[in-house]
Amino acid sequence: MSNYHIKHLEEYYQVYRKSVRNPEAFWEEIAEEHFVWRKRWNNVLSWDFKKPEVKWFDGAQLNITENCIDRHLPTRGDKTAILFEPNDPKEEAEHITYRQLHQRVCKMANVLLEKGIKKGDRVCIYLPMIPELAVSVLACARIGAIHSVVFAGFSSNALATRINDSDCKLVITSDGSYRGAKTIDLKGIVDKALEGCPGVETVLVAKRIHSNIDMMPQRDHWLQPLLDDAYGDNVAEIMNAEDPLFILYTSGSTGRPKGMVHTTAGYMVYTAYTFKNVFQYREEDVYWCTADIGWITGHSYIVYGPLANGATTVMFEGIPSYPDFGRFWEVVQKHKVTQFYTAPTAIRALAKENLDYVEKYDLSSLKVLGSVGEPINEEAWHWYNNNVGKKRSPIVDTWWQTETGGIMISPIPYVTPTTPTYATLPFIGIQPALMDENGQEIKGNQVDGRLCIKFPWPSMARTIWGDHERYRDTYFSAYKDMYFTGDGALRDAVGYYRITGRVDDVIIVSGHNLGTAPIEDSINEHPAVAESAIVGFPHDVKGNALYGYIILKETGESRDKNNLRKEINQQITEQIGPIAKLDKIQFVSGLPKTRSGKIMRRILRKIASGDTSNLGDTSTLLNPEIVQEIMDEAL
Ligand code: 7RM
Repeated sequence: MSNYHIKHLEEYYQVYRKSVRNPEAFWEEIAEEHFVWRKRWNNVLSWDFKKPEVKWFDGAQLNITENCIDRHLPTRGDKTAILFEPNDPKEEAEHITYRQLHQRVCKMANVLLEKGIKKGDRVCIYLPMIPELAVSVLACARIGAIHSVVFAGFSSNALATRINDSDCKLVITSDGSYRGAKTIDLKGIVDKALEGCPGVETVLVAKRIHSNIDMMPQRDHWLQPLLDDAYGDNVAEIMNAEDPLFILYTSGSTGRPKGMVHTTAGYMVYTAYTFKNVFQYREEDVYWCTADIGWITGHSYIVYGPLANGATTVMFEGIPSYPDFGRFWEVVQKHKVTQFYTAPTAIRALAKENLDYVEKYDLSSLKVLGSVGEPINEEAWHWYNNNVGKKRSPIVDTWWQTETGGIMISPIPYVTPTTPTYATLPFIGIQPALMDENGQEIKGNQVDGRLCIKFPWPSMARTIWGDHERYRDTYFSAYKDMYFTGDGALRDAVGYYRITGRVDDVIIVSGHNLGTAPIEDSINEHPAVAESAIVGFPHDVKGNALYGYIILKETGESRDKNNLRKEINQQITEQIGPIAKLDKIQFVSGLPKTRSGKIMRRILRKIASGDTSNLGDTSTLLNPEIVQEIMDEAL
């Protein structure tokens, strides 16, 4: 039996039991046998969920890039590490071998050092899905700088907030990006953001679309000439196990985005181990995750997890609909992709199109299909299973979060029998619990509750950058000695978990977490707006879409409503990004509020979803009469 690679259901249960009975011994063995360390740990785990403080492999020293790159050079130097598939199918794909990746990362690391970046400094990466993005991430890790990747779909405002929150000194970006038939002026967005970011000293600019952009003297530098001049080798910085590896921002239900901090050793061990098992990865495989590296899925399962296993990982710059809706399947055929990992929103969008787009291509290379980001509904599951997997490739519905760093609940393909809409069983080492509203654990099967995790796992986030108290309040205060996920779940008769969705004010739109508060803040800044409330409602492609109830100021009442709708969405686009735009905007004269002044979103959610048969208890409302008015005018 190999604890590292699980091949049968019985083995899963055995290894799971072992990992729960003696987590220290279990993870110590995994860490010892499958990674390279500069110094061994003194202590596998110490933890206290009250503080909260969690340390894995404390005392150990390592560099994650030696595990992801250097150690593969003797055996896999000529193997493709990153397979770059450009936006334009006519542009040739690029095969970057482990040896080439090593050189590119070393050069980039030396450029960063030369620009004065030291261990512990924060570097913001705002790049499209081009090789420089993965190389920049790894170069930061090489020198011990903390990377903060900001998804290149975020607006200048959102970018500035993130740069300032973690005091980034340097930004890596590009002259622009391709998105299907469009180009986006990334450098212009960066320039605008940096007007409000006094701490940024240097901007490195990769050339991608060859557009004519402004370069600010002293601050801005073209990247390529610096790389050309840089030395092609670099001695990796030796990091402590608990040194921060990266910050990645995620929306909260209130307030500013949270800079989740992930540390080095535990994150490496857990992402590598989950990658190996959840995708049943084998040496000759070509693995493709369609996420953007700007999200946690890209960090853990495009970059770190696959590379730690010496895998070939596809990096796709484009979108599923360009040049047509067959693009994903064309790429699968072309590169003989073996594992394909995407989001339900993409599956639903493709399922609406003609089946010819799928049937045209040879998908026989596929062995495993993955899903992540939101619950996968039954229809989408079957479409994926029938038309992409041809009922031969198991679907792994993987539940996890930015905060968890790695996959937490998921089938293991060819091991765990799957059931549509169920993420099935906890991964090795993960101890979930369902809790009731009084803080009691709900034991037994066929129950539902709030999903918590009882015991630390190696890749959990250690804090929120600059705000440990918020970390404790958000995740460790709802239930005693538990990590609270913010999700609801049910456990069926055989112990399978089904994630039912958020129980807080986070709305998942096309797999992206959006907090209601920042969107409402942005709307409320519009001069005609008095107050607003955002809720999600079911959408057949996005999963959820946003519905805004907006109270206008007197000055706004006389304005053209469609123009106002446009302006409000424009404002959201500028301040947060186009993903946060509202699908529906209803102007209302009031919002249903409790006596303590809280907006009763439950009611607004029901109205938005067209389900007004039972609005539940409205007796605690201050203004119950408003409900009928809102219902009468609902969109
Ligand atoms: C990996 C990622 C986290 C939230 C999470 C859930 C939802 C993610 C699934 C899912 C049902 C899934 N990180 N979620 N995966 N819900 N089934 N397989 O998405 O931080 O961006 O989002 O996403 O609500 O709490 S994330």
